[in-house]
Amino acid sequence: MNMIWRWYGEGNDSISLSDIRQIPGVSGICWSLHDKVAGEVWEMERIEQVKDLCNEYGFHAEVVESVNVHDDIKIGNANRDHYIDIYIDTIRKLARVGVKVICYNFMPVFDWTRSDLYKRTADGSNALFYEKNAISDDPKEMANRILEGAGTFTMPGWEPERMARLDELFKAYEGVTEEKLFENLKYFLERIMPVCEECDVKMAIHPDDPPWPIFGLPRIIRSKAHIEKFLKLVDNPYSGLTLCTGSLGPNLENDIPDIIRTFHDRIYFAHIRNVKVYDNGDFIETSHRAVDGNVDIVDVIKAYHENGFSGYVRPDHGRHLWGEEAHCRPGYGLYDRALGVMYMLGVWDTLEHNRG
Ligand code: DNO
Repeated sequence: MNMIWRWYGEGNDSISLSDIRQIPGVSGICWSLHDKVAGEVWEMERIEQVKDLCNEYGFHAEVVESVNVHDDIKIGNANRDHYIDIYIDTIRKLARVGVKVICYNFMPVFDWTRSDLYKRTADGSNALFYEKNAISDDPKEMANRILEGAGTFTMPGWEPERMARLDELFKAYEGVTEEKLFENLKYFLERIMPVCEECDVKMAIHPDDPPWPIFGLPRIIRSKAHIEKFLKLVDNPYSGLTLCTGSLGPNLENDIPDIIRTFHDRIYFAHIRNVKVYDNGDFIETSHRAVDGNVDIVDVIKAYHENGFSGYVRPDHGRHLWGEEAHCRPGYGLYDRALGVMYMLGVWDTLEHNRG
């Protein structure tokens, strides 16, 4: 297991690379050019700058999260080949600095969705919360709430430029059913796979968060059956998964350790975190500890361990602790994620030790 940390870049994160260096066991940085909107060209010089900076602090920079996919590709518009060409150009450039895995998602319009970015919990910390009834019929209200909560930070998948065009975007997605979205994903993957093979870069799709359709938009990576369908769609080892326990977790029918045991050889990147699901279907993000939520994180790590997982892992969202919500990004503070790293390594090291 290759432990990495998501860092949003100089000036766009409350945590510095020197802070991250003090967390035991973190060997690499998972990064992106967060000012780029989907479909924009990534300049080689900018890519090299981030890679050099990470290396300066002793980290590798082998994982990018995300290179976002332009809506025209997801919708299947005539213009999609233009944006696929730009995507291919980015894959080639990233390969030149040693990137091995690109995380992406195929969610229409919105990336992850929550109703509250700073829900106060009983112990005084606060966390990302999803209240079903608060997800109104009005996606604009949702977008405003997320952007306000984020303050001056960039929110991947919630770019103000795109949010300003929501009506247009929703119109463009009319007629894009679950089947159509799968077809468009297949088209995209078939075009990029030869380049991924040539450059030895693996594509790792991120599941939909939450794992159900929202605002009438289809979502296609949200259960074992959907993942199986996805992996068969383009059955190439360069097309695999970012297995996110916290995204699949809110649907209690998703048996995540079983999903890992079934698809481990196509998982290239593991996002690990826990969620607590209430009887009415609302959910809140908790500490990584197994007993704090509904995802059995110990069994998740066992499932990776017994299959000799050597891919990349990162702690996912954390609660905001000890007042850090005053200055950190929603879900990406320092303390709870660092505690998560130690919890995961604790379980992993114990399993290693017991193996003798
Ligand atoms: C949320 C993240 C997602 C993820 C994208 C991948 O914090 O896990 O935004 O980065 O869905 O493209």
